[in-house]
Amino acid sequence: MKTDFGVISGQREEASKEKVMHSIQSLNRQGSLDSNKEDGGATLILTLTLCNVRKTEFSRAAKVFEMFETQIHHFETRQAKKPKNSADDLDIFVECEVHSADVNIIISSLKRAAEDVKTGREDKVPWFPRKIQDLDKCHHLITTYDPSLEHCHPVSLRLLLKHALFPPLCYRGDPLPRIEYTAQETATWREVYRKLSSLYPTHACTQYLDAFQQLEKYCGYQEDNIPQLQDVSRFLKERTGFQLRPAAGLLSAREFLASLAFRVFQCTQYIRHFSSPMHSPEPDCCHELLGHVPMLANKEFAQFSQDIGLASLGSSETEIEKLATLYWFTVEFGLCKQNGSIRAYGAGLLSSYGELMYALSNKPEYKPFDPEVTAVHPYQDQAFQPVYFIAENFEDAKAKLQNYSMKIKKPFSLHYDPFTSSVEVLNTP
Ligand code: HBI
Ligand code: NLE
Ligand code: FE
Repeated sequence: MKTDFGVISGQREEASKEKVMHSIQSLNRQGSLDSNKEDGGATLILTLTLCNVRKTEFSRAAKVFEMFETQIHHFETRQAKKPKNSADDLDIFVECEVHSADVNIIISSLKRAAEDVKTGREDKVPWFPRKIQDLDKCHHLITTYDPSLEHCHPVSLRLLLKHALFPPLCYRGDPLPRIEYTAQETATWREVYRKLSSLYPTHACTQYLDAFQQLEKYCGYQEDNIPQLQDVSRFLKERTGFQLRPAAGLLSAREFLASLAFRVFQCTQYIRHFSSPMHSPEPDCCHELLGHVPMLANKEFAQFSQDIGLASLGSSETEIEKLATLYWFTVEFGLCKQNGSIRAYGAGLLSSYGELMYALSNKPEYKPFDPEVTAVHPYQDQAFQPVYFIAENFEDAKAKLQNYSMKIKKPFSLHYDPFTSSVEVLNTP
């Protein structure tokens, strides 16, 4: 693979996932600092109490502070008042200064190390992007490529590495990078493309089939060519106003959903490992290009996606979790009724030969799409789903979602202005 930095040599190809993660993390951090500098480097003094941190997990919490270049003013550990796991549990009190755009991600990262994270600003509305340019600050990765994870899935390390080397991309009209994929990467794409396109006529919804045909005609969708994000983004912009942005991996749900509010879809560019072409638990370009893109070319579906995004802006952690679950069972794994049969519209299904067959095989459990129920249903992100939700049609799903979103309590209301790609925030007394 050729990159803007020259050909990555064989030696670097073998770089461990750990090293790649490290580069990505530094990139993440660098990106957030840069973007903060531009708006005057707003920082925030935060008081945090982490409860029941096992001594063995202490370094994970410490790493979070290190990664986000937190300025610590006070740090104190005590034996936990109410130990959860063992007598070794600690309560940690921290007073620190952080960049305001990093607050959400710091808290959710710390939650993975501690039983309970309390902040001194529970009542405040979490930071959220107000204009499309603010998405430059929404690039924090969930560390799915953590080599210690048991289910860590192989992806093309070379492309992951390229991502790690990217300077943080900015919104300001920078062209999306074009990738020169290797013969092996294209071979993986060919296998995925061939198998899936044979299933689409009988398994995919008509909206998908229509868009797929257009993409083959206008956007270089064919088995021997991995389409370039630049071309696909231009195509989508013309159809529904959606545009793509390269993402280095799985982003936090809050930031990923926030992008949708501005009709921006964050896309990975690397491809799954050739050893498992039929299913990948994590997004890769097969998933984005074959799963998401065709659906985003549909007006109604684009609106549905943006609505989930708008609902997420400024929502509490609990609400974000519910919206992410709704997103999961619709945009990722949704089924819908069509002329008396059931078809797939979820991207996670449309990019996985294995799961697409399974989902429509009558083996799994099926439930009607109902936001109140769907939003709290447990989901599976490492294997096939145990249950799929069926929507009557997109119009109905959109109406149900809007009804659900109206009930989310926020001290303001939002209006999206498509002319400026920004949200107007109206305070509600
Ligand atoms: N990040 N890059 C990327 N791609 C996704 O599809 C994605 C994500 N982060 C979260 C996510 N999807 C969802 O599963 C929900 O958590 C919103
Ligand atoms: N399972 C999907 C695939 O194999 O393409 C990816 C799902 C990403 C959430
Ligand atoms: Fe996805």
